[in-house]
Amino acid sequence: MFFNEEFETLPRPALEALQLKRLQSTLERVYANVPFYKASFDAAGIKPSIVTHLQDLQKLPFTTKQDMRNSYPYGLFAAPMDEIVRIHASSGTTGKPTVVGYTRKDITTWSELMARSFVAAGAHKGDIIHNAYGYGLFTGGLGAHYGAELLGASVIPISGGNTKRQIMIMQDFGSTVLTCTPSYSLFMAEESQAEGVDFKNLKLRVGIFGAEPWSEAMRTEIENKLNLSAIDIYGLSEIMGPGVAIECIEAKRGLHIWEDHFIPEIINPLTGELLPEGEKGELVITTITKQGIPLIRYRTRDITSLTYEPCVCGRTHARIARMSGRSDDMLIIRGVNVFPSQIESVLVGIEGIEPHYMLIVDRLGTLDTLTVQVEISELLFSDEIKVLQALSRRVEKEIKDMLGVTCTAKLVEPKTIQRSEGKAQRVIDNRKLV
Ligand code: DLL
Repeated sequence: MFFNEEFETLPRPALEALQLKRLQSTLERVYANVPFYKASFDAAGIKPSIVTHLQDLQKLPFTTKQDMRNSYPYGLFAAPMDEIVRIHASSGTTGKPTVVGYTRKDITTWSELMARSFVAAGAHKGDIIHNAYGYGLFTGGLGAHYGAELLGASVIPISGGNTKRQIMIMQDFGSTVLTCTPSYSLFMAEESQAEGVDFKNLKLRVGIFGAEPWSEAMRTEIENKLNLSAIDIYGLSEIMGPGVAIECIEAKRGLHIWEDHFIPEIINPLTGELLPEGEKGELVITTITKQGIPLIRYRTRDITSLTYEPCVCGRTHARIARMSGRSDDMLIIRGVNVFPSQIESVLVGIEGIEPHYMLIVDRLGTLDTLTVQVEISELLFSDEIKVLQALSRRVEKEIKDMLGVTCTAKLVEPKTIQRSEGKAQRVIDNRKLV
């Protein structure tokens, strides 16, 4: 089953011809409208017209999250603000988020790609889609919502949280498709036991899970506990949001990336060199239809590989493997993207503590926990317990306020956190995904 059969099954020569045409017009657009791209192409001595084959893409410079940060908030937009109808944002490497803008056409495209993704996952018109991705600046909630509506399904915009109510609604409303992070789905399973609800008695058939790394072992666990078919969906706000790539229910082997809108490449994250098909490296994506904020060779930092082998489902679009990590230090804790540097910038602003810290991430049952160990300064060390407790609460509150993630602060004695002579190790991630 397809949502847009013609485009999802375009023979590769036609698909590649379309990509080239769309790439060329995107390059013209960014060169004319985005000072950053004009400057970066000029610095590399490149004019958009040098791209006459898809392979020429390699000649263009990369775009990074840092470039987006430097242009905060709207500097990379290629459309005037009066054409931007939606703004989303996600965590950046410091306190400021990465901001993206969508024109009306971008929203139409995104909705179509999400609708295609739903169909690839085995959903259809008539389904009741229980959308527990967060609604807000995060792209998950609204991205899935618009796709579900375009598909013609009935979408329940439940967003995240209040798990007991979620379970009651899934049961009473007869939800057939669940969309949320994989870890939240397992938490729901746990809570349902406490509530005396058995997922075997629910109508759920398909779960569409993403926004954070998970594993084949987790898929098996989710499928057993929730009694549904679990599908991996990938996306990132910089490129669009959810629906950049998705597994098809027929094969569940690799995620089809919608190549009539995105051109994927895999590079060696250290050298930037292009890697051959099948080799693992960093995924780089060029958007070829976006108007609001087109990105050329955007370094996602996600590690995967790419295959062009034909798929049993009939889609001709390449597949990326399940994400196997990141080439930077971003953590995803309960669906929130967190960079150690963001925590550091909160800590340095608090008097009485030193910028020596360690982040310990665990998975307690099905939920992630974050402990921030931080040294207190010599001056405070001998102080009263009350003062120290107040300081811990302050660290927890400021991290929650800035990053939106709940943590436990543990103050430790001065000079007890290991100093490093090279790259500081600031994260201990005890979550076992495989
Ligand atoms: O997480 C968009 C999304 C929403 C995707 C709902 C899927 C479902 P960001 O908050 O910008 O956007 O985070 C993007 O999350 O670069 C990956 O590191 C990670 N990520 C997203 N999907 C997957 C996945 C949304 N299926 C970042 N597997 C990306 C592993 C994923 N990591």
